[in-house]
Amino acid sequence: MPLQIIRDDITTMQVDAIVNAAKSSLLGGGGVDGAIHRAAGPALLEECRALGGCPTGSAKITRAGQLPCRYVIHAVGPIWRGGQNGEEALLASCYRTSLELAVEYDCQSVAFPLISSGTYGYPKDQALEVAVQAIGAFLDNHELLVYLVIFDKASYQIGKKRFREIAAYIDDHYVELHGDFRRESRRRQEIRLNEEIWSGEEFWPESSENLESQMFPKAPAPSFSLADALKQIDESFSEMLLRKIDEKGITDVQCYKKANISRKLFSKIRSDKYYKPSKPTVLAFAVALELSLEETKEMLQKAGFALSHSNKFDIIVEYFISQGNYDIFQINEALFAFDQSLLGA
Ligand code: AR6
Repeated sequence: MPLQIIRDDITTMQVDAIVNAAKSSLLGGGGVDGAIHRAAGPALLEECRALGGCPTGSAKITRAGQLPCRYVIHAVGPIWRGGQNGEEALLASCYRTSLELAVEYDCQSVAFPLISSGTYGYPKDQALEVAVQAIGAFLDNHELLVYLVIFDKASYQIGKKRFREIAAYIDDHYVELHGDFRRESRRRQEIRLNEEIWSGEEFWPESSENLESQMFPKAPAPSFSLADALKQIDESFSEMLLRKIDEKGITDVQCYKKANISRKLFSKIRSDKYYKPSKPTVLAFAVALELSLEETKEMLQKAGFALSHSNKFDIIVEYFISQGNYDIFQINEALFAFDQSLLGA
């Protein structure tokens, strides 16, 4: 997954480069800056001294001392002054400049903290939004693995309004299905559907009619035969995916980028008609292709899955799809906020 949001301590990340939320003197400080300097040892400060500082919104690179990565990119985020002083553009520029440096130094993987969201006071939900958008825009044109490292749960918030809406949606749908009456009626519906499938005419040759009626109680007239069912599974998940890409008139690259899926995984799926994806991968493609809820269910079915109302992950994705919100990064932020695994590989 090209962009991953994880909860960790950035000083332990085994990536090519970690990004430091530095001050413009680049001479160390508190927060993540202090933690990085402590873990890297004095050699890092020596290198930083030679850089002669860095303007806000920009970044500079050094080696990493004793850290498990190869480089430290020192980015200087803006101090929050109410939001009307170019803070957003400066913060986005930090991410962009850092990523450009990473590419220039041949890095395949980079880890960022949530720049400016601590001492510099940038509201955390907005800092996260800027980070995700800026990294997402860069990944549209680059193949790179980027981690957004969130230190503690408290420092991570999606907008309160969005959080409340999703929580309410989960509540409604989760509770709804767990009411005894509804569960029972759904169970009956499922039994009925199974009976309809298995009573398909093509499945039972004329001569076996008597045997059939002895083995099974009389079923309603078939509306969905076994042959129909078999026709449906004829198209595999990967075939359906490629067909949908064509139908939507987008390119493969546009599709896997929007799904937050790596090129490597996409080529695997493309070249293997019977590729068995995970559920988050299928849903990531459904979101990228902006499928309706019905189409999403069909695509899941191709891979042997179904949307369930008994887990939060499914309900959250369903919430976004039913709202017509197909921004995978926003969906992943919400999933992360509710402690769920993320969409993508
Ligand atoms: N790993 C990942 N994230 C961390 C870690 C860690 N080990 N430690 C803290 N964070 P801040 P700023 C998170 O204050 O707001 C320094 O003194 C933290 O929870 O480190 O950009 C510099 O020298 C928060 O969400 O950076 C500057 O003077 C995020 O990192 C000034 O602070 C950023 O918090 C920069 O302020």
